[in-house]
Amino acid sequence: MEHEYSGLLSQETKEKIDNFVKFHKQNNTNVVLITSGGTTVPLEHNTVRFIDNFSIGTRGSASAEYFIQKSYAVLFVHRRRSLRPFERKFHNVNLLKLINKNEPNAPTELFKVNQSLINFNFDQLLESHQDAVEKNLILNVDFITVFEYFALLDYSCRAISSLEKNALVYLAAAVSDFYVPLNEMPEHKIQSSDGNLVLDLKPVPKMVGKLRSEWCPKAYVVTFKLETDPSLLLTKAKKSIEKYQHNCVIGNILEQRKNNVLILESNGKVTDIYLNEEKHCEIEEMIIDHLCTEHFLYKKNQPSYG
Ligand code: PAZ
Repeated sequence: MEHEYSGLLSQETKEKIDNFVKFHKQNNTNVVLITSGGTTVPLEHNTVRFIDNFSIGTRGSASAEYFIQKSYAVLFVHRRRSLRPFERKFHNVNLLKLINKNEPNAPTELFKVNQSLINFNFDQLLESHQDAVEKNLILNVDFITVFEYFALLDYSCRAISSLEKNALVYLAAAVSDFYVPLNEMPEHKIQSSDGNLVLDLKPVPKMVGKLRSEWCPKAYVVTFKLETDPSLLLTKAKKSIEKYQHNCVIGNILEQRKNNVLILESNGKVTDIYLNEEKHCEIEEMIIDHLCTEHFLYKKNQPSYG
């Protein structure tokens, strides 16, 4: 049965997803569905105001690049205008400032600016991007609202289910926890002349259960758990894996998310991944290394996966 939000997806998007999956099914490629960036919660059908969150898609876009390095094809379901693989390092470049300086070597300076921010080889980046495009290893599709996110998640999961254990789902998006259901939303702009605005937000329905049991039951499924109170992290991660019976939860604390995560697997194993001065890489590289090994074992039907 189709999801109640499936009407929000265009035929063009559905076809792109279907063709991408079909191509990789024929080639027996591992495919990872990555969700990335934050969903919005509109307050009106004709939306003037909406609720947003902090996520800009660093985790998802960086992870996509490392999955591609491991020869996975990436279906990148992301918030429109959030960070995207291969482009993410140029997001904050102030091009105008460089051009206004009348700088004859603007492009060179541009790359220097970034190289000082993050250590990377520009030629290598271009080459990796070109290679990924030539091999059809990346498909970008975007959402803005939590409803569009649901529709894309549902459709994409059902599409990759045909790949069975070659499919990996990596849910890094920061999905709204509270929303105004479509049937409770006013059609037009809320009027400030009406006085105080009191919002009655409902909990967003959780999708992981359906994803696991109906949409793509054979895929290796990784969810993220974000907390601000470190004492809650492991307990909540354990509860989530007990409830949904998926393969892995990655726990992160808001402030430390770029240098420390806890990976909890369904067999109870906990791996603490952290960066220190000796490790000259991004944390996503270590996460993806770990997950690709686990996915490989899962595909081989190692006993711990039943
Ligand atoms: O997008 P970003 O890199 O700024 O943040 C990543 C993150 C913290 C949103 C992600 O690692 C995460 O935990 N996602 C799930 C959030 C949740 O519990 O809904």
